[in-house]
Amino acid sequence: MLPGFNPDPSVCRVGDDYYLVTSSFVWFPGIPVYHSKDLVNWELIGHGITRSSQADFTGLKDKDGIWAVTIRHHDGLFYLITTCSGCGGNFYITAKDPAGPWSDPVWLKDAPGIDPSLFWDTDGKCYYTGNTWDFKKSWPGQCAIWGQELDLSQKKLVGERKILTYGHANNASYTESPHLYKIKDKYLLLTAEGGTDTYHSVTAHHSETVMGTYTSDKINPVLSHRQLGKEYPIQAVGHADIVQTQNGDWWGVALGKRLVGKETPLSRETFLCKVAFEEGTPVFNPGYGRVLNEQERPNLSWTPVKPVLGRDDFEGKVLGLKWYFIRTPKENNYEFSKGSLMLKLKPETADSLVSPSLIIQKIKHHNFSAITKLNFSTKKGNEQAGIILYRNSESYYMLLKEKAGIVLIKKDNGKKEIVAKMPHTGSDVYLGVVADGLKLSFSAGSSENSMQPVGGVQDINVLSDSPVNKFNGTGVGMYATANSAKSSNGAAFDWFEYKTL
Ligand code: 6LW
Repeated sequence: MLPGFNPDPSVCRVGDDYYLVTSSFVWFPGIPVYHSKDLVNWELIGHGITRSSQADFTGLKDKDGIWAVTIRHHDGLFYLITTCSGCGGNFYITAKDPAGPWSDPVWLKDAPGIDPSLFWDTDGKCYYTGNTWDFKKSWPGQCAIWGQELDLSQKKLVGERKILTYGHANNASYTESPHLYKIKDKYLLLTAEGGTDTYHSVTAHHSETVMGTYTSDKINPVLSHRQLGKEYPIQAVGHADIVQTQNGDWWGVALGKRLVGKETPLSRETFLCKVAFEEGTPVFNPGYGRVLNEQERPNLSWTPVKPVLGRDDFEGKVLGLKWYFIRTPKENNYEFSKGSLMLKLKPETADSLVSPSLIIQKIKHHNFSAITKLNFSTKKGNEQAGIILYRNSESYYMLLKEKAGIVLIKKDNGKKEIVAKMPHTGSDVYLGVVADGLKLSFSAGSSENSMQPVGGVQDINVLSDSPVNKFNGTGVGMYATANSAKSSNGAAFDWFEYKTL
């Protein structure tokens, strides 16, 4: 439904409009906010974190930054509540318009753990739920879901803190991602269990009163693919949120990973499932009990969104919403100049934990091409600019123009190497990459029709999930660096085109 880097989805409805958010880690701006009328066609309308004064991702590890977010709407105000891992813990921000601007954070310093969520009871009280592992464990991986009233006028947690569940079984691990709902006067608590990989799942818990006692649903886990084996084409399904349509139907969103061979190159993506309630039990995709590759549509009027253009010609003065920096840029690292996007060469590199001159968009397809026309010349051996496929500071490919020609560089699980070089003269160059499932081919040339392969076929597993490639996803875009030196040089990208093949 939302392909590419879109983990930990949360959804809410306001009238006939649906809003969805996903995790963003150290990508900036943080917290993408999507809008839809039909739960199928989603448009990126803004971001929750757009200012360094809200949260600063400088120096953070790749897997830190913005973790799972919950979106809710109450009394005319939208709320995003999340964890800034390594950068301050749990906080919420608010906005009248979900496209932004969003407020400065309200930090909840005494809220331990991750995955905060908000729930308003019918008496108007607001409750925080979250996870914690900060207690003496009775089994490995044991986590707790806790709840407490949140006083929004005092902007702090008040009253007694209660443990709501440790999960549905006496060996439940990584119980997290709680969301509370009141349905027909009963409280439903959905959580994730098993960790965000093979054993991921969604479990349901029921109570007569908001702070418990919660009892495990009879069919738990209500959604998982762990029983389908490690070769099932959609893996790691879990971390769900549900929403009731204006027609009374229920739908759920959850994360999952699509396999290509044994790899999951697009990492965690968002999937949609039908939900039916049977005596209070949420049944995900009745008759299937799993996330499907093709899904019946919600009974909502089909509302396609404006297609996001494949080619950016950079004739305007504003970067489209789809473009991201890695970590919070400290200064403007680009400008629009004569119909090009000019990236300034900075000392920071793609290996840095400080924002480099790197602008990427999410890869959304298993088969795609990306190509750019670059004007760049240098007399210095340290200066480079070109195209990058970036998973994180430990894993990427880049095809760069440098003083003596073109170079293809790979960083695989922290090991950086030059894969191939190709001579090139002239300051204009076309640089491209084609992905065909697990295979990547890079090429370069003086015109679009004369591009020659650079290096042999490369393996996309460099960018796929692995012990160092966790949580976030992969992007493709433009990059320029002076490799630790200062520079006044710039790299002019005339256009950049991403398309599915
Ligand atoms: C997130 C947790 C999880 O906070 O992974 O899928 C963590 N589940 O709920 C990071 O995305």
